[in-house]
Amino acid sequence: MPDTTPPKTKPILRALTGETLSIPPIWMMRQAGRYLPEYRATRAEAGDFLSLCYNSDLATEVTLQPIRRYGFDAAILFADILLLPQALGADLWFVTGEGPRLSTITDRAGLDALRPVADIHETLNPVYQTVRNLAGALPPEVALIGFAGAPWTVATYMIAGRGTPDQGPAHALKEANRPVFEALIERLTEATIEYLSAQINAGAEVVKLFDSWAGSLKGADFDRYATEPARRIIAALKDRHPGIPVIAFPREAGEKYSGFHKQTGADCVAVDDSVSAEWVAANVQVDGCVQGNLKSSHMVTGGEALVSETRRIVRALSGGPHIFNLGHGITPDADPDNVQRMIDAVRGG
Ligand code: 1CP
Repeated sequence: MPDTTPPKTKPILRALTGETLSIPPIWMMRQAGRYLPEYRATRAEAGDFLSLCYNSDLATEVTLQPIRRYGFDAAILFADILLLPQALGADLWFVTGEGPRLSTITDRAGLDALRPVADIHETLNPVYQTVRNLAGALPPEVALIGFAGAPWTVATYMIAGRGTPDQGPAHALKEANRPVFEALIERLTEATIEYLSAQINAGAEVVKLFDSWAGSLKGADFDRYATEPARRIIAALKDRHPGIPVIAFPREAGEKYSGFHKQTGADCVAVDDSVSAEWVAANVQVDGCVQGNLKSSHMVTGGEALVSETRRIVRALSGGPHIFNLGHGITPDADPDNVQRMIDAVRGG
């Protein structure tokens, strides 16, 4: 059969298919967020964070704000990794100034009370509508990224009922009741495949799997609960949607970043700022595209260090496919002008 897929011209899609570009494409984790006055205004209009996520028009608006202001190479769907547990039946709310709260899963009964995977779309339809809106609204050179949390990271919130510094409750359940823990990872793996697949059907051109707490899984646990679910999710997506690239972000994986492309089938491995760009070039980029890894604190402090660090990362990763990004999300205290300085340093050399 002749290849009828159109040539990939969006810079991010070119990097994701292994092309080394002279200027790396750039976007930023949490680019639609509280550091932007226009985001704060739209969030106030929505009333609260979850209402913003489920209001397709306003979620579309906040996704577009950083594209208008900065001209990033990608837009990331505005939503949250915790919408999936909510769609599976968990209670979810956000405490202002503190963060998310969920009903907890501590035993088999809690797991059995979850809704079937096939029912998630009922809750998540507004998210797919946001994706459809964005697919029709973005400038032609800007790629649309959909996302989900990886099973382990989402499980840590479902087990503890909140964010935890060391993911203690999730590790405790894993040790105390491995069958229930593994059944939860399994349920989340299946649900994540359906969720990301629906985002792709709605128009997402790339998907990213956020495993923010992968670094607290050690040894065989990392392989079982970070690598293996990512591998299964990516294989299922590749099967259903050939040609849609996947970015995996096993945050703080350290030396386990090395080999993660091959082990999971990810087209791109995103790295945090605890590994040096030089190490990443030698140990991760050898297997494919990488994304990262400027310290997000530079968006607060700015100055000459921001420019020199940005240039150092661009230089260190210039020998292979690279998407410039921060090592983690931009924080609410960041200065919007520093974001422009970073972009200028990436694009202007
Ligand atoms: O008040 C506000 O406006 C809430 C702040 C906020 C925002 C802007 C939250 C609450 N979520 C989001 C949006 C969000 N979350 C996006 C949108 C796209 C973008 O990047 O612009 C994405 C991709 C996420 C993903 C997400 N949510 C992750 C994975 C990435 C990461 O940062 O490690 C995680 C762990 C969450 C959970 C979450 N949601 C919100 C908060 C404050 C947290 C962290 C809670 C904690 O552990 O304490």
